[in-house]
Amino acid sequence: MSLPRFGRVDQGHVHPVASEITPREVHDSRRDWLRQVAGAGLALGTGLPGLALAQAAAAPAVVRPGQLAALATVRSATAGAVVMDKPTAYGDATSYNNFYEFGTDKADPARNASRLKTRPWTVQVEGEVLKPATFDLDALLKLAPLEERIYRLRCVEAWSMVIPWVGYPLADLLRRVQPTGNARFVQFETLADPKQMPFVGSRSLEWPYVEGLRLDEAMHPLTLLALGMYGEVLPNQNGAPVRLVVPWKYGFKSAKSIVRIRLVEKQPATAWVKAARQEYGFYSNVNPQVDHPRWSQASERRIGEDGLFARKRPTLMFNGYEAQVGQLYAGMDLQRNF
Ligand SMILES: Nc1nc2c(c(=O)[nH]1)N[C@H]1C(S)=C(S)[C@@H](COP(=O)(O)O)O[C@H]1N2
Ligand SMILES: [Mo]
Repeated sequence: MSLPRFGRVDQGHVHPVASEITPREVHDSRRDWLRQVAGAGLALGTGLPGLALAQAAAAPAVVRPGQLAALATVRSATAGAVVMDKPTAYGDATSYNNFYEFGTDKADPARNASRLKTRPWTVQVEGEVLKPATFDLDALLKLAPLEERIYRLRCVEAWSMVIPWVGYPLADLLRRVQPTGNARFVQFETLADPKQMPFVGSRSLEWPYVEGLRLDEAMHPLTLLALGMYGEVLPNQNGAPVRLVVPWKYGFKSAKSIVRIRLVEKQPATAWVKAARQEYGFYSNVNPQVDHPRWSQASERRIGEDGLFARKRPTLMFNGYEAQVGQLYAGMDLQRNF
């Protein structure tokens, strides 16, 4: 695995340029998608956050891969969360995966997920909404300006990565369908097609893979609906064509390859709570003070980092997003509501 180079320093933050972290072959083969994205109205960073945001919706612009990075700073700063950690190498982020529909070994998804057909694809949004709708992939790509967001990803298994996602806040989609006053939670459902996903039907989990958030968590500006990463279309093993990213929660909350989003009144069932409710809770906020029954959550192993520090990197409260999301849990007992 070759390490990416990081040449650019912008506004005091080191961040990657998409063309520097992605192997050139990958870039070239996926340029079509970028072009499409540009046509769909990818926002452009101008260096003036407010202005860039205001212009984003009104003036779609053609974008070069490198410009995605400038954009990332603009929008991440807006959301109040700028990650200065070095992004994980593309090769690591796409070969060390959890996607149990394709097998339980970390190498299985990259091996097996090429069978997944990601076009045509639809996401059905239903339940407690005034305007239920089915969005196809093109509609999703055009629904809101795409942004790059560099987030930490902390798996409950105590390893972590830093991934530059491409997407927009889930709130943009939810506002379209107009949640009713009864909507208090959102459930996400992954495709479960044994013809494309060889381990759907295995007894590792109940299928389809379902996840859920409280409505205020789902509406939080950090909660991302991701269609790409590293400036490219999502690789199948990372949850193509569309997935959730909730950076302050353990990775399993971020459901991949989503086909259905349902707004509901009651706290929904979730795959890992169904599988082992003593070990995994509905909230699953990253918390170094609440250990998993079988291992400590106080530290983590950053994939791609060597040496002692790599294994003992301290885990941050809410994965480092406490300033942004802590208020969502004011007064809540986080030991009980793990
Ligand atoms: N449908 C589905 N989504 C899933 C999973 C899964 O097995 N199935 N694994 C989760 C877990 S445990 C993690 S850590 C992240 C990993 O995302 P990545 O492979 O893109 O890093 O995906 C999450 N989303
Ligand atoms: Mo995970």
